[in-house]
Amino acid sequence: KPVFDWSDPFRLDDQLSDEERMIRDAARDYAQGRLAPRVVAAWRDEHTDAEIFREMGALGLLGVTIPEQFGGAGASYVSYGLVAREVERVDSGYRSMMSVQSSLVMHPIHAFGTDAQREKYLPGLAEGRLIGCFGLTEPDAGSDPAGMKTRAARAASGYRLSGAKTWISNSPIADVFVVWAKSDAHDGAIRGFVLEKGMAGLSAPKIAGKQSLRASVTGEIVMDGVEVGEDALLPGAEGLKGPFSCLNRARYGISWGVMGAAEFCWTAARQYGLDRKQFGRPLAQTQLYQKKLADMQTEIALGLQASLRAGRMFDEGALAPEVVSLIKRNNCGKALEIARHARDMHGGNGIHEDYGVFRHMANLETVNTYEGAHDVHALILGRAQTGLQAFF
Ligand code: TGC
Ligand code: FAD
Repeated sequence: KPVFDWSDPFRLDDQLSDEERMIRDAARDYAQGRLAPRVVAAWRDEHTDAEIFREMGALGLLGVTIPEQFGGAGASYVSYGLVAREVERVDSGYRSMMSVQSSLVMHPIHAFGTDAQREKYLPGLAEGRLIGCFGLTEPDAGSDPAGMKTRAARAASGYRLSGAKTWISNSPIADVFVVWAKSDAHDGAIRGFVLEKGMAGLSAPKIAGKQSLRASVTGEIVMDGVEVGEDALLPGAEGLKGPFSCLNRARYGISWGVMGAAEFCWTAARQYGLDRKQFGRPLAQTQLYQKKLADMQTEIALGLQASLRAGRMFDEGALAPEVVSLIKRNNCGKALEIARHARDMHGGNGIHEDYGVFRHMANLETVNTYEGAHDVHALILGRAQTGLQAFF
């Protein structure tokens, strides 16, 4: 009879191209060889090593889907997802650094920017010489970004931006800030602007004390009358569909990434159950323990297949945003549940940093919330199938 591979029931590996496998293996080698050895101290000390951007850039892991002409790898969305899975197998914060740079900074500059903006920013962002951030969320506008207060007023030679963004990944160490504001010059429409570190009136204080995603720095973006020229405007995006089309890409990547974190937790729980004996036998020889392992295996296998299918649809230009909501919501929720079970299955050891499962669990609380909270994606899917708007 056909052989069952417990770690890859649907033979995901067989469904990848040679190039996809090569990119996946490069990301895995880097993540396990360079990221895994430093994550425990980084998370404990709430330290973000900016050098990681340059390391990822050197390996072509930033802007995987961006054309080679601009420094990207020109590879498939499936490849991008595979990179996210390998990086997040180590830590969601490291995947966050990679996906903000790729989907939320390089993508809008490539898709909505001028040739001059592409040439100015993309090669440096691809190399990790420049670090980017994406400012949409505000203190009073999280799930409802349409309620943003940040304004771009007309100034003599361009625009004057005023407002504050909060909970922004990478902002305290960023060189390039993609920010979204309501523009007086465009009848109040939401427009994207590219700001640079050092501009007068621009600051990005760090938010300290996070109990989650501690290896990835998060901050505010404060714009106190930042004056920019016309060349800072991203001309190709108007309205919320601009930032949302960036989010489609990042949310898709997250659906793969969280499966990597879940795989870490599942395989750690399996090994722990094989090694640890109570009542004279391995924990893994009990029915409850095996049921939990079976649930983890099932959800991960199904979640990865769904992400792979979505990736193929993305590469064919056929991926509807609602499908992204479905996989982002499902895979984040399932990964968080798996991490919580894995923590429990490790007993007391499960709370110690040496085992990693608590860190993943704490990280996944953020990932379940950012890029559209779990329940917000339920409302997107509910609206799509009933035609009824339940947000307000
Ligand atoms: P709604 O009326 O639904 O849409 C407004 C316009 O946008 C279009 N649109 C989309 N376009 C492309 N992709 C999508 N996914 C789109 N969703 C909507 C839509 O067609 C419409 O276009 P038009 O031409 O008619 O104007 O807008 P709404 O205000 O009712 O939206 C409601 C809701 C809940 C869907 C939306 O606001 C939402 O998704 N909220 C969640 C906010 C969110 O995800 N924030 C993320 C911030 S960034 C972040 O978290 C980064 S973390 C990164 C990391 O560290 O990894
Ligand atoms: P709220 O919108 O206040 O939601 C709180 C709760 O209410 C949630 O459970 C939500 O599901 C629920 N809720 C909201 N509306 C409804 C409704 N209509 N019906 C039912 N329930 C509802 N943002 C960026 O722009 N860029 C970034 O780089 C970025 N990085 C982040 C990094 C971290 C570590 C974190 C924690 C957040 C980051 N965010 C970023 C912000 C993130 O996108 C928001 O936190 C998220 O969109 C939720 O917004 P909120 O925190 O204001 O919560």
